[in-house]
Formats: sequence, C-alpha cells, structure tokens
Amino acid sequence: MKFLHTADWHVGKVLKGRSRMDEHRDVLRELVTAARTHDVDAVVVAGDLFDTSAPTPEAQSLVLNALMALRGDGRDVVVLAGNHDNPQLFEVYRPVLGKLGMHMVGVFRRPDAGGTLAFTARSGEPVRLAVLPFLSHRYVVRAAEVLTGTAADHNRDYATRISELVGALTAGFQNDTVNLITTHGTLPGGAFGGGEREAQSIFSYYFEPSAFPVSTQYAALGHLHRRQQIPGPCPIWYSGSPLAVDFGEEGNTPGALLVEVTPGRPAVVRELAFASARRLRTVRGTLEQLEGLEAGDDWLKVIVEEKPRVGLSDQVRDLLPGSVDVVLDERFRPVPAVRRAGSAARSPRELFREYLSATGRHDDQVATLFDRLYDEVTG
Ligand SMILES: [Mn+2]
Repeated sequence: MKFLHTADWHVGKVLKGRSRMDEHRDVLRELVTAARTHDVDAVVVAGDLFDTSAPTPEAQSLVLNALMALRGDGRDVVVLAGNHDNPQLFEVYRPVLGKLGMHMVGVFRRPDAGGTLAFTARSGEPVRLAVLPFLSHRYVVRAAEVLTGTAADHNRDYATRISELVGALTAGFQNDTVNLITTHGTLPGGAFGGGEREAQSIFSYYFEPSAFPVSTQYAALGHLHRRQQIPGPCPIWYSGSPLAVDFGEEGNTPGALLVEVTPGRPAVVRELAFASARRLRTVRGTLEQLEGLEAGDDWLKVIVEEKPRVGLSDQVRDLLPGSVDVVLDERFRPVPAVRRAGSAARSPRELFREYLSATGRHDDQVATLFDRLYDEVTG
C-alpha cells in the first residue's frame, strides 16, 4: 500500500499579526494534488491540524474541506489530535467524519474501540494502524504521583506508560498485515524546527523509540516541524510541516512523506517538497545593507545592526514590507538603566528625558511631544 504522512499543519496560525490562511489553502491544495498524483491508498495526519484549541470557523472550514478532498477516490484518512488541537472538538467531529469514512481520534481509545484500526487498503493489503493521540503528562501520570519524586522520575513514568499504551495498541500486529503506528510527541534526539511548544517538548514530555515494537513497519510522527528520521527499532519519521510555521524553521524544506509498504518488509520512504507557502527568513544588517536585500514575498525576521532611535523599526518595515519581526542586534541593545535612588524627587519630564538617553533614543521632538501630552492629561 501507498500512503501520505503529513502533520503539523497549524491552520489558523497568525504570524505576528499576519494571517497565513491563504498560504495554508495553497499548501493543503498541494497535499491533495500529491495524494491524487501518487494515487495513495491512505493519508495519515499525525496531529496539530489547528494552531489553537479554539479554531475559528474559517480554520475549521479549511481543515474539513482538505480532509474531505483527501478522502476523495475512497482513500482512507486517519487523523489524530496533537498538543495544539482540542481533543474534545476532535471527538465531536469523530462520528460525523466517521459517516464520511474518515477516522478521527481525539482522546486515547482502547484497541477495540478505535485505538487500533483494522482495514483492507484499496490496494488489497490488510492493515493494522495503531493511533495514539497526544497525551499530556498530566493525563498520563496522575496528579498524586507528581507530588512525589523528581522530574526525572516523572518523565520515566510518562515514558513507561506511553510504552505500555503503545504495547496495547500494537498487540494485534501480525506477520501478514501492514503494521503502522501514528502518534504525536517528542522522541529524544529529534531536531526542533522552532515553532513547537517548548514546555511540552523538553520538560518531561518525551518517550523512547524503543516504545515501538520491531514488528512496526513504519511509525508516522507529528510534533517536530522539521522532517527527519529517528533511529529506532523500526522506520520512525517526522513528516514535518507543509509550510514553515515559525522562524527558526528555515533549515527545513516543508513537505510530506510518501510511504510504500507491504507486509513483512520495512517501508520505503520518499520525501515530497511543497513550495507554495511563503518562505520564512531571518536577515540582518545595517539599514543600508537591508535596502539592497532581495526579499521577494518572504516573511522576514529582521535583526537591525544600528543604534536604536525613534522610528527605526518603521523605517525597516517601509524598506522591507515582509518584515513581521524587527529586533535590534544584541550589540546595539541598550543596557537597562539601573533605577537610581531619589527618582521620586524628579519630575516626570526629567524622568522621561533620562529614560530616552539611557536607552539611546534621545530625540528633542519626542521629548517635546511628551511634554505636550503630559500637560494635556494633567493640566
Ligand atoms: Mn505539536
């Protein structure tokens, strides 16, 4: 059988106030085209379809339409909740999408209640697919247990319990079935992309690749935005995001994975690259250097190598309309002024002038404007 592995769409993501909805529409169209072009039998979406737990109607509409398009031509579509998704919302969708032949899993389910899917692929092979949605530490390790022991103990508990759950979900794997797992979480050694929630990645939220049995022919993971393979007892892959979700993901070529697998053999994996979303780039330089930059329609994080002054970031935004984040280079960042004793004795005008010069923003015009505003509100 042939299937597409994708994850971490983060539909609804707003990048410093800029909507990415059009870009999401484009990359999901690319995904649907890939499903048709390669005539895949199934599509696995390994979590974080949405960026927030309360997605807007527009975001929900985009995701549901993409899933229905993927379902076209009778492909099996399997979706699970990531840490950004709302598991309860997914459980609301579940029976509705189930009527349309899709499998959506929001919360942990026993193997015989939707946790392990057993179906015959369009290609005719019998498939066992273990589906483990993101499980928070709080859910997995009881609150009472968190009151005792160290952070390392708690992670050991988390990892042990996840292994036990995976063990239960994969108990039905057989020699003559295609044996697959999909889940959303962190494995140690994975390279971060930049837009993941750190608190749910590096602090106590990881499990070991040894959780997956050797009989697994492919493990489809979500959570890390960079496409990568993780060493383990079976082929374990993160598909990465179909678009760069946040800055820091420049090193990743967004896309999806095309997986071909037959019973008894390890899966053959091909990387697909998607190019319809805008690129995210971090650039740096003086104003003069930035002026000469070819930015196209990339979203930019701009690190400015200039002394701070009023209006500097507006100047950068005028120069480079794709700038969504403008920051000063560390070397030019003002040292925070130490609060001096006796400040209560000085007037607000004096204090404001002092603040301006201490932060390198001294400007007579701004000081005069402050005086006028101060007179207006106190006069
Ligand atoms: Mn995630």
